[in-house]
Amino acid sequence: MKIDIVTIFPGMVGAPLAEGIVGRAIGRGLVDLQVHDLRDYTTDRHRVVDDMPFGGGPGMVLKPEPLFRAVDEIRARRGQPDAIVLTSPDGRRFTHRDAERLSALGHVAILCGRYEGVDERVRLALATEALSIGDYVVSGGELPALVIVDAIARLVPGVVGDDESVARDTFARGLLDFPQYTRPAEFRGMRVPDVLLSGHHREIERWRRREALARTLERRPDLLEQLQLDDDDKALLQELRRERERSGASGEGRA
Ligand code: JDQ
Repeated sequence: MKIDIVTIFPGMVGAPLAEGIVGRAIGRGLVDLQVHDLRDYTTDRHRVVDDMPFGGGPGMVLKPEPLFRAVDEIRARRGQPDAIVLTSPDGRRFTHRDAERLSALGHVAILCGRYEGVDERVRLALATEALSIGDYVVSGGELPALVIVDAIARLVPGVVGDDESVARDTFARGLLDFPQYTRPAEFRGMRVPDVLLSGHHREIERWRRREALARTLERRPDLLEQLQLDDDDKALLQELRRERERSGASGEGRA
C-alpha cells in the first residue's frame, strides 16, 4: 500500500515510522511510505507556508497553494490517491472501522495542518475526508497522522505476523482485552490468578471472556451496546451486573 504524508515537520513523522512494526513493513515492501516537506512546494524565496487569517484573529493559517501543489506532485509521481485525509480537531472521529476501510485502499495521502488550521479550500476541494483522533487538541496534524498511519499499516495483510492477534484486538472484537500476565507467578506479593496456571483451556477461555466483559462493563459500557452477544455472554453480563450492584460499583486500582 502507498502512503504519502505532507507536513512542515518531515522528521517528526519520518523517524517514528522508521521504527517498530511500521518500520519493518516499510523495509519488507508491504508499505510504500513517502514523507513530503510542505516547504518544498512553495515558490517564494522564504518558503512561506502560512499567512494571516482573513477577518482577523490570532495566529496563522496554512496557505492553500503549497498543499495543492504537493498533492499535484503526488498525483504525477505516485498516481491519484484513493483517499486524501486532512487531520483536524473538527474532523469526524477516527475509529478502527476507518482504519479497516483505509487499509483496504491502495493509496492514501495524509495532509498535516499546523498553526490555527488550514485554509478551508483545502478541506473543500482537496481532502476527501477530515479526521480527528479524539476530543483533545494537539499542536498540529503530525501526531494524528502517525496514529492513523500506524493503525492502518498494521491491518495491511502480512504486516502483523499473526493474523489472529489483529482479529482479536479490542476494537476489532468490540470488547476490552482480558488481563495479561507473564512470569513470575508471584511478584511483590501479587499472584497470577490460579486459573491461568491450571492448564484448563476451557476454564481459561471462560475466565478471559468474563474478565473482558467485566472490564468493558466497568470502563466502556458504551461498547456493549454495539455488540452482538451470544446467550453465554448475556448470562455472564447479568451475573456481573448483579455482582456490581451488590458490591457498590466503584472504580478499581490502588485507591
Ligand atoms: C491540526 C490547532 C485548531 C489548535 C493545527 C493543525 N484530534 C485532534 N486534535 N488536534 C488535532 C486533531 C489537530 C489536527 C491538525 C491541529 C490539531 N492544529 C492545532 C488547530 C485549534 C487549535
